[in-house]
Amino acid sequence: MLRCSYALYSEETMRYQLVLGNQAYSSWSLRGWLLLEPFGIDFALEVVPLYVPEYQQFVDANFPATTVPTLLAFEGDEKLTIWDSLAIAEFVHEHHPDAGIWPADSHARAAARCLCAEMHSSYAALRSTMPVNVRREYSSFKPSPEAQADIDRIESLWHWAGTRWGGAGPYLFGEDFCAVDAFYAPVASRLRTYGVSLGAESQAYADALLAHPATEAFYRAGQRESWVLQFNEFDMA
Ligand SMILES: N[C@@H](CCC(=O)N[C@@H](CS)C(=O)NCC(=O)O)C(=O)O
Repeated sequence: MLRCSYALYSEETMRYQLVLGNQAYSSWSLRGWLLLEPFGIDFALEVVPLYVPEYQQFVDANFPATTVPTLLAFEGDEKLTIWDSLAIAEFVHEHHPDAGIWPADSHARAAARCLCAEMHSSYAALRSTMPVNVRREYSSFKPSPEAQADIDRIESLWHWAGTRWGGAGPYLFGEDFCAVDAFYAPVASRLRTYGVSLGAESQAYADALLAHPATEAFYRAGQRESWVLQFNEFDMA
């Protein structure tokens, strides 16, 4: 019987290039960064500003990618383009099964995948009305009822997973940062930017996500950027 083995893929010959958008604004890019950087996986970083001609050059050179994050994986003469953050999580996990991208326990892993899938496909109101902006902190923002419903659902999921698998934390599945934390870190960033008050447990988790050294490094890079996207900047206190 022919069995597929992870050993078929040699980590030593694989090289990665991670392409991100503006670190000041791109929530999905923060996710991509947090799927590699905290796990000690080597990669070259390329930041391409969104919505300018350089971005189109990136798209033209990397079909079928149209969005960031995009992970380019090079092995020998082959280049694989992975243009979706869920697929990036799975690909990196397959090639680095001991890195801890997903929780080790099978039930915890299934729950973590559900949480990531829900983050991936939901929360339209939160995303559209509270865009990421690592350079701003507003004090007078009030979420719409729809965005508040998204926040309530997220807090209830954090409580459920944290109670069942989180132990003493600080992350959702315990002391180790995993893919689910990478997926929810941009939510923590939005909540901080818009001054949303959370329950104590959720706040502690959001704070831990923002205090992770890889998140802090992403923030610092975003704060240094000079590109400005006006539609992500609100004129309020
Ligand atoms: N399915 C993608 C979605 C990523 C996404 O929408 N990224 C935004 C940046 S935050 C983007 O690339 N937008 C560029 C565009 O739509 O042209 C993922 O999971 O990574």
